[in-house]
Amino acid sequence: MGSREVTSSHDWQGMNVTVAGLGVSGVSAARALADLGARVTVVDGGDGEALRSRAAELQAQGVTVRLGDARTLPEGTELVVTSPGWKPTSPLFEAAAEAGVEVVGDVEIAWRLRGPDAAPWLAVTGTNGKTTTTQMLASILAAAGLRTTAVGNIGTPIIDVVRGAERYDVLAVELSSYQLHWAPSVRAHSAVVLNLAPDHLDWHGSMASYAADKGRVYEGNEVACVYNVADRATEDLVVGADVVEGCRAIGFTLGAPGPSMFGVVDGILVDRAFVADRHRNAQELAEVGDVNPPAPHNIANALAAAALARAFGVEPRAVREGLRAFRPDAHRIARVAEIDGVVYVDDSKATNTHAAQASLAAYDPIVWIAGGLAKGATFDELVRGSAERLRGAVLIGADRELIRAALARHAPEVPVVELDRADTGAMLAAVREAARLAQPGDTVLLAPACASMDMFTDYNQRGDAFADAVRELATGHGA
Ligand code: UMA
Repeated sequence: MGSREVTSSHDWQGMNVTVAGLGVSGVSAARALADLGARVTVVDGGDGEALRSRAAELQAQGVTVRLGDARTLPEGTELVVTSPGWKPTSPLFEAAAEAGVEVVGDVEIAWRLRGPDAAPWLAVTGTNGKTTTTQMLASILAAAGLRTTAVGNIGTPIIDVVRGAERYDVLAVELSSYQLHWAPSVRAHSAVVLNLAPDHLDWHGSMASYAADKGRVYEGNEVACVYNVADRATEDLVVGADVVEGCRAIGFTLGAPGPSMFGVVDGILVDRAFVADRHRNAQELAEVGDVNPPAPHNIANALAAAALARAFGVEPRAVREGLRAFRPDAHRIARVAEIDGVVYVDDSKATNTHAAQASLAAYDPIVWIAGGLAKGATFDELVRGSAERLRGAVLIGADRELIRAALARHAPEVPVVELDRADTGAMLAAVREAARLAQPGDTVLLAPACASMDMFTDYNQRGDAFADAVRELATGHGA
């Protein structure tokens, strides 16, 4: 066995490639590489009904699929293409390292498969706000008349877009820290790290390596490295990056911007970076009211999206139009219903403490539904900061004990209900318990501060389960 350098489509013919993971990115990578003539084997540790039917489809295309064993490297492997969720410490990669075989992610493959006239990438990463910012960016680029689409961690595998028939002028690319870890050659036109807070520490091993992987997004940027003025760590990553000569560091701030920054003055989003005389001039882009919803964290997202679009040469008018046209996704601080004077809010997208803190800060008093997979996080700071606003808490999921312990330390008077179940009725039980604790004027807030995969497929399914449970509760109350 041994590694083989692959840089153009031609080199794939007959190459033995192992794809790790039969999820969204694995299927996309396997299809594309088989299409290019590679001999592809997909391995996945799971072995359920859904995986088997997915496997059958790939097998029909000549791909070998091995389910139920994610540890051993198939004989003859020359390259491993991993799905983002696989930890770097996975035994499969240890086996690859021993055999001298390179391991890269699907985003890296997409980058290597780009043709000479390929669309540049505007890349978005950060702990929170990635998806919204990427969507806002795509909306602004489209308003400027550019052919574009939002891809990457957002859900559309980037290989599909790079290899598809459709031609694009520019791509709005959401990249997770996992994807960046496995994508060493990616060079974006411009990129942003929106913010940095502890997340996915079980995967990365430490905050330092998590930050380093996020920082990779700035490597080789051509025009702008966009950072968050309020989050020093993001600026430090820009300073540490090796960029193309002439590439600029552009800040965004909710306050008045200095030169080379985007910011807010008297309710107006302004650009003091891509203007003729940035020491004296500022360009009006949009009003705070054009941002949907105009919550502070979302205005920060809009400024970051605007900075990337302006770095690409988009005119100010398109920033305003794009922001106005943007509609946020479901499961992000979405009001589901009001029952007996209690408002039910779905922020299932709050998969870490940083995101949960933002939504807990927005309501008072709160009955908080939380828990799931903690991913190595601690909850003391979150609970300490929200303790005064908590009417009660209902805890679900595998790591609920960690949150219960933090509540016992920092909010011992707050009533806590723990649900030790993961069946399909668990969310309804949680909502019923929350309704019992709530009083008129309260908000029942699903802001789990944890990932969902212990009980649900993803945060969408968790949010849907919450909304269904609230609707069922409403029926029972004649609402
Ligand atoms: N698997 C193993 N062994 C492992 C890990 C996984 O066998 O050790 C198998 C699983 O059984 C499963 C497959 O690998 O069949 C799943 O691979 P995956 O978890 O990498 O998921 P994909 O379906 O390929 O989706 C990935 C991203 N998922 C993750 O990063 C966890 C999706 O982001 C992304 O939309 C998609 O690629 C397309 O690019 C989701 C996400 O949760 C939304 N991202 C995290 C986040 O935003 O916080 C990073």
